[in-house]
Amino acid sequence: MRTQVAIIGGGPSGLLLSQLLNRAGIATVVLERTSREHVLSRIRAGVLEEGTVRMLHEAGCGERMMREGHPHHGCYLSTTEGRFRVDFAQSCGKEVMVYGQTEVTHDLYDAQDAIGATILHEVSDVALHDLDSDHPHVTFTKDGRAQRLDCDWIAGCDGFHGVSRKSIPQSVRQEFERVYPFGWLGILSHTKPAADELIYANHPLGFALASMRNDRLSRYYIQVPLTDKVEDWSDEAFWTEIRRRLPADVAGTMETGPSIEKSIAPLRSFVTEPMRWGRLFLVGDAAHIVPPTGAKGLNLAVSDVHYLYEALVEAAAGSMSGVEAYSGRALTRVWGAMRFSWWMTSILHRFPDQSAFDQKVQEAELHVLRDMPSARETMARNYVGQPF
Ligand code: FAS
Ligand code: PHB
Repeated sequence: MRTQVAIIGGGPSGLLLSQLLNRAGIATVVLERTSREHVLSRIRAGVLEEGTVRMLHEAGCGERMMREGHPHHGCYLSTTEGRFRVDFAQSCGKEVMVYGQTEVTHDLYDAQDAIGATILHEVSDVALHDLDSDHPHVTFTKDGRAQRLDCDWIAGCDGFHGVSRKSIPQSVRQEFERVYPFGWLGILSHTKPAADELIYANHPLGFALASMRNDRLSRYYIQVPLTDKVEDWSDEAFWTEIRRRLPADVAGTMETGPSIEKSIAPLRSFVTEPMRWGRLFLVGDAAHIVPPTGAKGLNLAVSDVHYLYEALVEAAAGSMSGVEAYSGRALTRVWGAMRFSWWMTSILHRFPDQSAFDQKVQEAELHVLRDMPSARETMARNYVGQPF
């Protein structure tokens, strides 16, 4: 087999890159370890930055999002002293789109089917070869048979646990990591959302987030110790706890119901540099992980795709400037989002080793946000997404 761009991983990064490149006349093959059903079963991100909305339109996948998605012009932060709103529209004239990653992936698959893109599911033993040559190739197993895919470029869109990052020699890679001493227990339920916009709650019992997917599908999270297991939490226990942490007026009226998905996700900040080695590019979670507090994970994956898509179109026309600039361009935006996600996580969670001084500084940070329009503007500009 031969193609121009081999894409490892059929999550949002891989599917969006495949869609954009094929529309630009560049051939791709996507190699995905799991089944389409498994990819579509994942419940992950919920908030799309304006840049992500723009890229989905550019990929020809924006129609259902505009029909079923919900533009949000602000969000709430709450503490035991009450809640205040961060107004995106007033601060920076922008908005975010509340539309689940699951739906984005559905739309990408439909678009890929419509153009007859090549996506091979349930492949195994993926290995990358000759990355520092002009003729890289990929080997893998499909239906029990060993296969080889020759290509010009390889996009590693295979997430944090994929094979791509580890295919860059350890001596070349520099990794940066912060692991947080807590996780998020998330629940999805067919209930009316607790409020019209997202509520991020800083509470002595721990962080909580009230989010949504649509007006009959709510998404909630609470901070839990890393030792907790999802089976430790009945639906009843979850609802009782999140009601303790959300503002009283919201907690008193919110609708509860059976969970249709419940899981615990650990929180980490992680970056690997460089994001390119020879003919291999790292994209999305393969290169970086952010705590979901700032709603940046999926959106960072999309900005990586944007830079790589532009670079590969230029390369097809004979210019290598985009290829040479990819890692530096992507990492500049990655580190900006890394800082913001770390900052949001730091001001909203209770850290087990938090001193009384730390607690007072955290409260002061929230007061600055509450009382200073310029602080809220800075938060708004980062939340809606820095320009690509
Ligand atoms: P993905 O991990 O989505 O996709 C990688 C794909 O590669 C997968 O389909 C995998 O099966 C495949 N793969 C792996 N190894 C392979 C191999 N060797 N060969 C072939 N294929 C291989 N982000 C937010 O913005 N907000 C959130 O609330 C949020 N919540 C999250 C909750 C959880 C539990 C997790 C894990 C992540 C969450 N994220 C969130 C981040 C998430 O949305 C990612 O940023 C997003 O999925 C990144 O997309 P990809 O880079 O495509 O990686
Ligand atoms: C979600 O709805 O899943 C969500 C929203 C905002 C976040 C994290 C998760 O910061």
